[in-house]
Formats: sequence, structure tokens, C-alpha cells
Amino acid sequence: MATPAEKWVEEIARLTQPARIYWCDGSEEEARQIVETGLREEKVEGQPVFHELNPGTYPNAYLHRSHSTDVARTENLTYICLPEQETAGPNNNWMDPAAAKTLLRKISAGSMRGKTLYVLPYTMGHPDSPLAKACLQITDISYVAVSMRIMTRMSREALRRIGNSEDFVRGIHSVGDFDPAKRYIMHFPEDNLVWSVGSGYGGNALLGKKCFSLRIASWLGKREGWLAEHMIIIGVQDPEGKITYLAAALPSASGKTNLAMMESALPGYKIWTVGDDIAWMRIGADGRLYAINPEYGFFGVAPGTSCKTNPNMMRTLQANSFYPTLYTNVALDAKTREPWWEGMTECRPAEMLDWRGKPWQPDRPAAHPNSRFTVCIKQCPTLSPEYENPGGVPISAILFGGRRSRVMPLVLESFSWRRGVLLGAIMGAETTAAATGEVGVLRRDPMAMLPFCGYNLADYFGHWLRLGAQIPRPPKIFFINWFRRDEKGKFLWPGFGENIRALKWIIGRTAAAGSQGARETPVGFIPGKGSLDLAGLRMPEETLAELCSVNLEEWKEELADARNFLNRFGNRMPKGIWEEFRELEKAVSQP
Ligand code: OXD
Ligand code: MN
Repeated sequence: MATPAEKWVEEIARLTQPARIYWCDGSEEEARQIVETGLREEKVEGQPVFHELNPGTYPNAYLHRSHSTDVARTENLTYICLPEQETAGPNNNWMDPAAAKTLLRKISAGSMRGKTLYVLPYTMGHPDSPLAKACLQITDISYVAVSMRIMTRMSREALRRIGNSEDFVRGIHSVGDFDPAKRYIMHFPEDNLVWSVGSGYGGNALLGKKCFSLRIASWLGKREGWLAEHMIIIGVQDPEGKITYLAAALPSASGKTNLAMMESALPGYKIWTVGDDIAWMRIGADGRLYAINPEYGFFGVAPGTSCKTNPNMMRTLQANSFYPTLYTNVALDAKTREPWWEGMTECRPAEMLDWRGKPWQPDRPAAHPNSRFTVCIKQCPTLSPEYENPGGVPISAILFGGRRSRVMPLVLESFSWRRGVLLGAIMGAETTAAATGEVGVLRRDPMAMLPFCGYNLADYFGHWLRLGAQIPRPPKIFFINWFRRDEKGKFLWPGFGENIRALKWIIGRTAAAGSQGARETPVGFIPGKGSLDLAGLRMPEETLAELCSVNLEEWKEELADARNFLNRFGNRMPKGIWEEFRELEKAVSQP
């Protein structure tokens, strides 16, 4: 008798018509064979799916060049398919589930002809975690099969767990012919299903990551009483050896991965990496909030990553293991066959092929600005010993932040969970050249979840408020901003390893009572005089004062703009958010 999983695979195979079906077991030998297929047989735009890199200096590492139209997550083609548009909210594209499935079936008919249909069984989260989910993804390209083995826990065991059950997360992925006109990333939260066609790019195609672990999981979290968040998880060890765990949500291009594996500028402090992108959090038996990282690898932006900005990521990339490392759309040193990207080294290689595989032209980027590496987390030298703890780590503080040249001080502590949720709900970041669209404009990105919340953000804020009230020992909520500038546009804070100074203050505050070590302002607590450890850092008093200042005129403008943003959600916005908003408005308006 066929299991529900087998029946489902057969059903998709009948629709897509692959030449063969291959069930993956996640083994090393199998990965080697799939890479081999990508090197010798499968093609994208006439090029092999994989190119071998220098086996002496980059053993077991491969270059992939994507289809030229397929280089980033496509938020405009990403849909949440729930019966009511209102449930998906103004933050999501919406399609009726039945209409979406009809469209996808039409596009997918025969889309795998002549290809291999790979079946990928995996779990997100340590299998013994109460939050772990068994999943099955179908794909028709070796690149995605190998990437998923790096990014998830792929194994025969995952399939055994699914067994005869209907209860598994389904992912259907087909690159088809990469036609942008037939590209959709569709989510069906009520069916535990993601269906993605026409794109092989990470966030669109590695369905365990953004699609499941954030969009579908945020929906599950609301239903089941937990949180799926776009957050890093780190342990900060102090000179006495005490480790405090923090979770931090920052929009892209705000230094998230660098913070996740930072090298401390303060002697005696060390950062332990638990995760660099996604946190699943639930209330533990002791009343604290516990976080796990559901992933098994990093899918990081290559440009700007170097021994200076993120030495631990460079070490991670160099630590060869039996998990291959993939480089997507980076440049290639034509002589040495080593990968290269802007910012990797001070001097660029003399002769390079650009990300398309053509001789590099000096007026163009060599690596694509969104080029990536995919690497197993086990290679990270700062990986926390608690990473594999199925119970997760207890979170003492939640940090929100983003790139703001004004308004937000270096660090701010919210007075309460509710105030923290409000400030998280209206948080924004200035866009950078890494994203499409205008540079330097403020984009409101609530809790860095705007592209990743699988339902109406108004309901999501309500979930945060309700859950907060249920946590007996909730983490404190803080806001960080490494990007404040003076009136000449110069950054006021050195950033990188120096950020430990702000973390040290935060950790002190998690244990402090009242306003100890802090100065109260109408919007929250900021560091009190002498409470930030600035030893060894030459920072003039005025710079520090400006960096930590709260300008109420700026805050009034900020709230006027934030009000427009919240209004988009109409009367679905929870009462508690508006009550807190009015309290904050009143506080900043007082003479
Ligand atoms: C990512 C993203 O790739 O947030 O992590 O876009
Ligand atoms: Mn991310």
C-alpha cells in the first residue's frame, strides 16, 4: 500500500511528467552523485548547473550561475492563498486558493519532462524539538536538491517520521523553463503547502527557508501559540563565562549576519552563533521564552563579506566538510578558478569572469550584488554548543533595529512588552543599494517581517500582544541602531566588533531593576551617563550625546508617518496597539 507521501509524489509526477523520480536519503555519497549530475548533465541557459572550483583551495565547493532573470527573491510574485483576502492582509499579495491551484496546475503540466524529480525529505528544527516539522519537497534541479541538503536536516529519518501520516509540510518546486511570466511563489497555509514555479533562486526555491519557516510557520505559530521570526539568535559570553542569549530582528542590509558571528572588540567577551536568519520561539516549562534555529546552514550575501567585516564567516567558508559549499552568481578568478566578490579582498584578481561567466568589464559589478554562498552551519567556528539542543536557548532580550540615520538612538529599551511590540510594529529602515528601488528612503518593515508574515500583520501584532501576556518571565525588548549619522552624513558609531558595547549595556539592563544604569526619556530608557563601556574607544562626549539622543520633534514626525502606516490595516489593528500609540504620542508631545 502506498503511503500518503508516496501517493502525493505520484500525483505531482502525473502532472509534471518527469523522466525519473529519485527519493533522496541525504547521504554524502548521494550528494556527490547529484553534484555530478549538475556538473555533467543538467543545464541552465546552456551552461552546466555546477562548475567545479579550484579543488586545491576550494575542495568540495561549486559555482552555480542562475538564469539571468532569476537573481533575487521576487516579493511581487509571492502570494498568500487563503480563502479571505482580509486574512492575508494588505502586507501580502493574495489569490483565492482554488484559482491559484488551477493556475499552477496549468503552468506545471509537463514542466519536468526529460528531467529528474528529486524528492527531498527533511525536518526544520532538531527532530527532538517540540517545534520540529517533517517536510517533503519536490524539485526538478540538482542545485536545489544539494542546497536543501545544506540548509535543512535532510535524511531517511525524516521520511521515517512521516511514515503513514498525512501530517507533513509539502513543497512543490519546479524551475520549468525559468520564464518570468510563469513565475509564482504561492503559499497555502491551510494546506501546509508551498508551490513555487519558474525560479531557482534561494528564497523562492529552498522552500524550507522563508516560505515554510517564516510564512507558513508564522501562521502555525499564531494557531498553536508560538512565534516564527526573522531573527538571529546569539549567546553573549562575558569575561566570567556567563552566557546570555539574545534574539534580534533586523531587515536585510542591516548587518544581521555580521552581528550573528561578531568578534568582540571588548576583551573577554565572545559571541556564540545559534542562528543568522530565523528563530522559532515558544514558552518553556520555566516560564521563559526559548528559541531554536530551524535551519542547518547559512544562505549569505557574498559582496561585502571579508576577513575584516566577518572573519568568522570567511572561516566557515574555508572549513571543508562533507557538506559541499555552493557559490551562486559570484565572479571567478580566471587563472585560479577561485570565487571572488566585491569587498572580498582589497585587490581584485587580474583576470576575472563575471557572474554571467563573461570576461569582466571594469564598469560593471563582477559578482552580482545579490550573489550568495550556501554553507553548512556545522562549519561555523563560533557555532554555539547549544545549537543542537532541541529545547532551544532561553532568550533574555529581543532586539529590533534597522538602518536609521536619525531618530533612533544607538540603543533604546522599551518600558514594557506592549510598548516594545508597538515600536516593533512601526519600525523602519532606510533602503540601501542592495535592494531594488530608491536608495535612502524609509521603508516600514514591522519586526523585519513585512515580506515574511504569512497572514495579516494586524493579526500578527495581536498575536504578539496576547503571547507576551502569557510569558511568565518575558524577555525585555530593545531597539538598536548602528547607523546614526551627524548633520554632515558621517556615521557616529564605528559598528562591527564595537557593537558589543551596546550588547553589554543591554545584558546589564536585563538583570537591572528600575532605571539603574539608564536614563529615562519619554520614548524609553537610553544609556545613562558612564553606563556604556567605552574603554579603549576614543569617542568625544558630544558624539556620544548625539548618538544616544532622543529628539522629540523628530519623534513627532516619526509618529505622524507611522500613523499612516498603521491606518493601512483599518479596524483590524488591535486596540492595544492604538492605545499604546496614543500614549506614546502624548509622551512625546509633552512640553
Ligand atoms: C534573506 C533575506 O535572504 O532576508 O535572508 O532576504
Ligand atoms: Mn533573511
